[in-house]
Amino acid sequence: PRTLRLILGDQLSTDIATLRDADPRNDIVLMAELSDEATYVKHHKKKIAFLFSAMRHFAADLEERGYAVHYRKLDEANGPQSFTQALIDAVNEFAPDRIVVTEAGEWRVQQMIEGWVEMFDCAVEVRADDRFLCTHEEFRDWAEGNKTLRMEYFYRTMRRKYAIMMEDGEPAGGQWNYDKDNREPLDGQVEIPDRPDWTVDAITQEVIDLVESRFSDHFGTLDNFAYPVTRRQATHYLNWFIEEALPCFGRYQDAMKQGRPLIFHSHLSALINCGLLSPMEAVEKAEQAWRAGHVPINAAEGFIRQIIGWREFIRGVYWSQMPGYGRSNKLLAQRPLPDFFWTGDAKMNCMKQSIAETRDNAYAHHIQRLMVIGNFCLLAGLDPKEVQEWYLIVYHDAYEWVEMPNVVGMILFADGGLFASKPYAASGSYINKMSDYCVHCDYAVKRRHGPDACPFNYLYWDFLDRNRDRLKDNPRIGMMYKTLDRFDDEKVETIREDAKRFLDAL
Ligand code: FAD
Ligand code: DLZ
Ligand code: SF4
Repeated sequence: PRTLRLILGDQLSTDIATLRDADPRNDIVLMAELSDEATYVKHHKKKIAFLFSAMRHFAADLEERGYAVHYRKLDEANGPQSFTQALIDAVNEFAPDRIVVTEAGEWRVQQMIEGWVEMFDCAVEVRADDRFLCTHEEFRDWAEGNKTLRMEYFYRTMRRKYAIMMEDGEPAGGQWNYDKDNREPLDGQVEIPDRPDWTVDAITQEVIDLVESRFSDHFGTLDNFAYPVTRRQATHYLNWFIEEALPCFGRYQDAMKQGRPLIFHSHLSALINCGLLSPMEAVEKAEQAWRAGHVPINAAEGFIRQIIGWREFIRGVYWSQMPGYGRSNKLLAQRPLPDFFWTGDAKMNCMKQSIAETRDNAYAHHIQRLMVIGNFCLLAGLDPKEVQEWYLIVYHDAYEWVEMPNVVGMILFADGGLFASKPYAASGSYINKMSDYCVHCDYAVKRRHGPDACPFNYLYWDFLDRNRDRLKDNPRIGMMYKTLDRFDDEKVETIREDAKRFLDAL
């Protein structure tokens, strides 16, 4: 009997469930570069190049291990456009007795997979994706047992479940969370390490040329492609991070600096999300580095929390809320996305820098995504659908399961606070404290009103004013309403006028 084993673009792990009982002499592994997948939203050029290159290298790796890989390239004649077509072609060619696939990361693709069970005469077996550390059932049980969904409590159950940084049943060091040590701006003294360099090999170059010719109208640049595309490079990158950047990761996790997109961030999300690295190996290495005395506890704990806490929690939220979650719009926001999200041509320097880096690198770090661009989207009342699509397009690590809750729940509060206790709204002073953007900006961060004032300053109050009915009962922002209520009518009127002038001009 022959089995056809389909590997999706974000399943590039040799221990993926799909391959577990494979018979390399008999079975066929199917992988496909698909125009439907590359264009259902017009992904950033670098994101497509990264994924196609990683897929081609992974296929070569499987072949070296003895598997027969049927790999469909995007530019071959009569190539399939969709997963379904790729499967139909392969079933016609190889007449398998069974199709095996691991569940998809995205709802949209999982719907297709469920359709295949009826569509094909042979058996279709869909396996759970056990690269994630929390199953759908576990998350559902946890969520049902908790009145509110809070990442912090979920995280503790994960720490216990996997005995990560635990000592005698207690969190190492006596606390679960060391974030109070993690909010420092860069002080100018600290040296940011340079990243390892990669030479672009022939496979990557071929893919870059393909993307340039086929997807020239997509957002982003392909210049200076410098990201791991193989398992070996990814492992090297992870080890480099643990050695060189993790020691300062916690302390400067929220800091931003013009011209330094990575600072001490791991830059591992795309490698973990596509499967070249497993979340657990990153976590284990971070814990070992802390146990060996190489990194402080706040760095190791902070990094581990992002992965076993936030990453798993976000995935749980996605699958427990789909379908429908993407349509949430509790704040009734409907302003279209301004053009400068695509051109980077913004007068607000923090936005200009964060968007330019996104265009060049298909990457921006968490605080840029959350507190600069995200904050703008929230305060300007941008349409959640348009914001979701932008985030899904522009980041090399973006898949709907992780992008959507971060956008809908975390930055836009469009789900009304399903898991965020309050909207992450901030005025210019936060950005000024955490970055050097404001000193290079045409707006004055200290000014509150008028055309030269930092727009975040009046947009912040205008946002609260506009959403009073929807937010006033939230205990965590009640304080801010008390402040707003002390403003005299003239001041409130000025805020409204400033905001209107700015928003109308977008
Ligand atoms: P580090 O700062 O080094 O963090 C370590 C790891 O923790 C990351 O690699 C990632 O795997 C995980 N992580 C941290 N925060 C989160 C989070 N909030 N959700 C899920 N995982 C997290 N992350 C994505 O992987 N894909 C996305 O599409 C994505 N969209 C986002 C959209 C918005 C609006 C926001 C606010 C955040 C988004 N994130 C997304 C989360 C986070 O910003 C990125 O994971 C992170 O910036 C990736 O860079 P890094 O690997 O250097 O992360
Ligand atoms: C994101 C993406 C892109 C751009 N291209 C492909 C592709 O050609 N072939 C493929 O198998 N997967 C691709 N992906 C990932 C999928 O769109 C999808 O996000 C994941 O399979 C998760 O369900
Ligand atoms: Fe951004 Fe305002 Fe600072 Fe300019 S002044 S960089 S708009 S926070």
